[in-house]
Amino acid sequence: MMETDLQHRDRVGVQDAVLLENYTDEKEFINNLKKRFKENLIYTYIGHVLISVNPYKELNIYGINNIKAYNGKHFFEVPPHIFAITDTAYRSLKEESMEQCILISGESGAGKTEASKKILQYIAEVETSGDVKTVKDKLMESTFLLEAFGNAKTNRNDNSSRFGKYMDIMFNFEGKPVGGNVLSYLLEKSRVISQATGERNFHIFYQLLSSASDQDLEKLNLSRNFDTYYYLTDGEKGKLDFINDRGDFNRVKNSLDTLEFPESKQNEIVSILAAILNLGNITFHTVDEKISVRKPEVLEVVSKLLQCDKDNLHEALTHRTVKTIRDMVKTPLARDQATYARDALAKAVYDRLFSWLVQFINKSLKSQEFRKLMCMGILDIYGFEIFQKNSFEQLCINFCNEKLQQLFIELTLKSEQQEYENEGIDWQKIDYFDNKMICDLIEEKHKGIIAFMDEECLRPGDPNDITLLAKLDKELSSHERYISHKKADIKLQKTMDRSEFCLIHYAGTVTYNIRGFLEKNNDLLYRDLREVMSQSMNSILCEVFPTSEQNSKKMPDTAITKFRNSLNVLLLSLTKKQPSYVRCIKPNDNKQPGIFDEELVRHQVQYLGLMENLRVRRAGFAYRRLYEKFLHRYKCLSVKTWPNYHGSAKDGVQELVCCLGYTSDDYKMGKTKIFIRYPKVLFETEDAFQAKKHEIAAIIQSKWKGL
Ligand code: AOV
Ligand code: MG
Repeated sequence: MMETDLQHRDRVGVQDAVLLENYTDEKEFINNLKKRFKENLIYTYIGHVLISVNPYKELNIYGINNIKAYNGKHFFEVPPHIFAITDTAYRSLKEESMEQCILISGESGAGKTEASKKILQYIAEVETSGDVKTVKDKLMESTFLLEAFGNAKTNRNDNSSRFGKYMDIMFNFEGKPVGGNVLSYLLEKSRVISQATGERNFHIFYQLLSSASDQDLEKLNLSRNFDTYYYLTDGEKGKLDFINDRGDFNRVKNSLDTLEFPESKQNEIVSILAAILNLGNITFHTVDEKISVRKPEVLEVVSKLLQCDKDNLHEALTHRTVKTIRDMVKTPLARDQATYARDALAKAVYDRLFSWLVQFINKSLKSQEFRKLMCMGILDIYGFEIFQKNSFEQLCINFCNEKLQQLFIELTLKSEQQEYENEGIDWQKIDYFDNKMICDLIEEKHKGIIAFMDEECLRPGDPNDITLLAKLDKELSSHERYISHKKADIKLQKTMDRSEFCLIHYAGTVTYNIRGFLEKNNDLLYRDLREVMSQSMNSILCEVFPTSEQNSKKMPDTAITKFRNSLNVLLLSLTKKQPSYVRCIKPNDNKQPGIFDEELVRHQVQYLGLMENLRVRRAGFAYRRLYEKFLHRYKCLSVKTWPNYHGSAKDGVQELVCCLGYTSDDYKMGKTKIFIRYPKVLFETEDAFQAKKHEIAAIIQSKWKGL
């Protein structure tokens, strides 16, 4: 038996949550997502905001035919899709010359990076003329390359982004992609030297070891066995079936070629990677009260791979030169200090190599056009993280997510208000949860966590993590969103370690362990090591460790301050663009297809503020359309407007809705758009339109038959 429209709607839910009968009911909202998820319909709208639920399986919805199906279609006339969001943004850029940004958010593993790749794919396919092909290939390959170097398996996600990425795609006046630019944010470089249980180092190391030829490995002094390397043996050991390290390295090589990295640079990159792996195997021992490396042959290999002088490297790993007012004083390091220096070198080299890759990619993506370009930005950052053990990196990542959430709140609500204002329509304001409080707790001048952290980094005496925690506890204990370990039993009904503090983030309560905070924030690399690197014959190292850095008198900003500053610059630039939102939801914690854990989803729905989003959307008007568009679609429903209306589109719409029997409460006429309050009204109109369409088709058909 044929399914009726109603039955269909009942089975697959509604494609825009605005159409739900009982829109304030969270249960109904989640149930709608669940119904759709079970039918492999992972996308749902709240107005123009796209909700995407990670299917954890390949869906056949991203092929070229799907791209064609969305190309140039009106947003609400096709089922929700990431392609629809992209197409709308692209049209607006092309036709209205409005710069765009697509902001993707959601917790770790929710599908942000995959979404960003689909956006890029759409852009790459929609304009297919020959001359832009290289640009498109380069855009796609740069994404892949940065993933190899900047992503890793974590306990939340097998391909977790460990850096924040903002990519601008540049279009010329014809709407063709002609270039791009990538900004990267705070790579989690501590992963180079250690990983939590069950996690891995960055993909690229495993890819290299799995797929370089025996000959190349020998040249690089590498062994295929992951266990040989101290830097790879902390977390998940060995090969993982679901990660194709071998195939991926070939793809990395291909990406380097496409992006026009010269062969010599490619070799230098690989040398640096091999050097890092070997560097981790350098250990120190004390001989005659002096420390030195335990196995000189490993040092030899490392210096060869880094193309620097072996003795200088040894000296720099075991000594530290401090500049006093008068001269330079060199002191030997203790064993743990030397180990620290070794790790700091590995992190710095990898981090700077990553930044260099981004710079090179940008040179390669630079547009050759002289005329004005329009850009579309895609933001894909690391998602909110709550681990068993959370450190400095999680604080940075979660702070970044707080800021993005704040932007979402401001822009969605602000833009909604603005639209009513622009169109001259009265509306009632809606209260919403504002996370400014927690942003302030972290970043407020002189009073926020960042300020205290920086202060402690600079304080003379013996600042350390515990003195920092004592300071935070003292200054922030009264803050609603800060919980010191001393108050954990009262506020959280649990005990906390003495080295911990808790923050109540918008997405959940996170317990941070203070150990390592100061060191990571200081981000110190001894001058001696920087100097050795700047003298390297490896052109990349030489470039990323400039000698000017040694002579600079200015104290460099701390890691978190640099991060905050670059984040604020980014947010400011985003507010100048027209935003589109993709809100990603993770349906279960086990990376399983078909499982929809309602509790887990509810939590995300709550902290993403989706119910408020929906309420705001509904409190005003569920639908709005430009008069021209509305009239064009529905004009067949009134004899006064069919087949053509000769007055203004606004008057035509007025005639039409009178004829359709809209009451004055059902709609409002703005300056350029009609606003319809209840979805039911639009539904009825749409149903009438469908019926009419069939009727007209039947008439035409019978006429043909009659001929
Ligand atoms: P994330 O970017 O949001 O996490 P990803 O985009 O890496 O998450 O998605 C995690 C995994 O989920 C992917 O590797 C895919 O296996 C699967 N997945 C996500 N979206 C889709 C989709 N549309 N279709 C099929 N599979 C999908 V993090 O980077 O950890 O915050 O820092
Ligand atoms: Mg990601």
